[in-house]
Amino acid sequence: MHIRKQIVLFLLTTYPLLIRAQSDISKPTTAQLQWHNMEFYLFMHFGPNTFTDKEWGEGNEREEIFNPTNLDCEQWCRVAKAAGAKGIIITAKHHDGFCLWPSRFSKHTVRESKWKDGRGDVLKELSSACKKYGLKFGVYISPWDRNHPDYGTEKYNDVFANMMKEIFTNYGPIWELWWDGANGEGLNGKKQVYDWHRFEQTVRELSPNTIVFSDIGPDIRWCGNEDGMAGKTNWNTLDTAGFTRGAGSPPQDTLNAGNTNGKNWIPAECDVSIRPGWFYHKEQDGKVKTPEQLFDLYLKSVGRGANLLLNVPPDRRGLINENDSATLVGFNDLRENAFVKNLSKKGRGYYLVDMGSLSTKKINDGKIKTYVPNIPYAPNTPGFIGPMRIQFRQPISMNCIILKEDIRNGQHCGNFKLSLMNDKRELLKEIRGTTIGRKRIITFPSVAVQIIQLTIVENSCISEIETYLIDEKLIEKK
Ligand code: FUL
Repeated sequence: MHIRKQIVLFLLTTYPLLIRAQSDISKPTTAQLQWHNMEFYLFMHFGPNTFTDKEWGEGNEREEIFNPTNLDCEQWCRVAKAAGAKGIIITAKHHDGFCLWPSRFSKHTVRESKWKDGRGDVLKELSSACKKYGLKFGVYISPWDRNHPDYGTEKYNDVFANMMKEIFTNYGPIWELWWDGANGEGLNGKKQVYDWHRFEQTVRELSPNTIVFSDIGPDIRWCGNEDGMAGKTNWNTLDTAGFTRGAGSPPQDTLNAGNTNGKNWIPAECDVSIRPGWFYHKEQDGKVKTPEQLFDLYLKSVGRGANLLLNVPPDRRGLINENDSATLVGFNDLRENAFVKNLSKKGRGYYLVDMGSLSTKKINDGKIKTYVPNIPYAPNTPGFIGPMRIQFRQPISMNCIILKEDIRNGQHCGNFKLSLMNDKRELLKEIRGTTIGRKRIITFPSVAVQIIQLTIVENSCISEIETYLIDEKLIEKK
């Protein structure tokens, strides 16, 4: 058969399949794509537990114990900015049921406390401070409520929906909403049957762009642990059919890795505390994670295509403790210094090698010395299997490579190989991995490399290959 005919036949038979495969694949919404780019933000656990030194309040704590002496949400924002965090999520209501805003649907709120003679409102202060400092504002609201007298009855579903209405109406825009999966009995020993469908609808109607977190989404999922670590294999997709929030959620290792070809785009968020506890306890002042430990968590969360939600609990003054802010500034410095100089820019550019025809396509023209970040590579190209190459003029010491996949059309790569070679194309080091996603940071003991070659088996859209020489002590710990 004539070669042209063969090509036409091939395209006619495979193209519809490829189109179907593309349209079946789950993709992020615009709001989810924006969420992916948030990368790192702070969690703040604050409430009666801050004053009782508990982690899970019983719900019967007296309101008057909530009395920060010097609450300053602008200080929280300044710390967040200095940490390079892009937003703050506050526990508006933890399991003890105490509301940090004067809710009309509870008698266990800041209004009943001594703080500011009952006229204070933490959500109001924090939402306006976030606006002033250009930070996104998010809210954690625990479905489990150990105080509310209606908990365990249908009426509590009204209460919970009404509380969300209050929050969305009075303190918006709410960028992220956090539904905790921890669940147990209420004060009256009853268990609640939650009307999740109604809660989801309430949020979507009031604020369609709010990103909703829970074990199983709808928008983002729990990463399956509270240590801040996504799986090395981390699919942004998850199958949720047959699962519920809380005890009925998918196994923790499934949440950690996602599902290959999962039906829904529900990427992982990694929550972890800067201290052993979620709430502030003075005796933990000496146990704040170091900047290096936070950097390692950054590699294990953002560096595996997830987002990092780092808890920094305000103390009894209502301020972020000095120890925490010092370590956050250190963490920010480590990130800035590590990723200031992308060595790929010294490379002669990418070469895409079509293994089908074995022809090499040089993406930059060789005259332009700068690195071309966006490879104009069409994911529908049949038969494309890489590799891509960056060639340097002389050996360059490196110990960190960042791969980025263009996830706008879904996540495709589940198997990659990095070959680091010298000028004679002799292999110095081979690194194999699975998923890439929005960002995959790979670190290794430094080596002088002249050619980096990335081989990917699936049809994937790689948007960037960055190269760095970071402080050797920051290489990812096992
Ligand atoms: C858990 C809760 O029980 C903890 O108190 C904390 O809020 C953590 C983020 O989620 O499920």
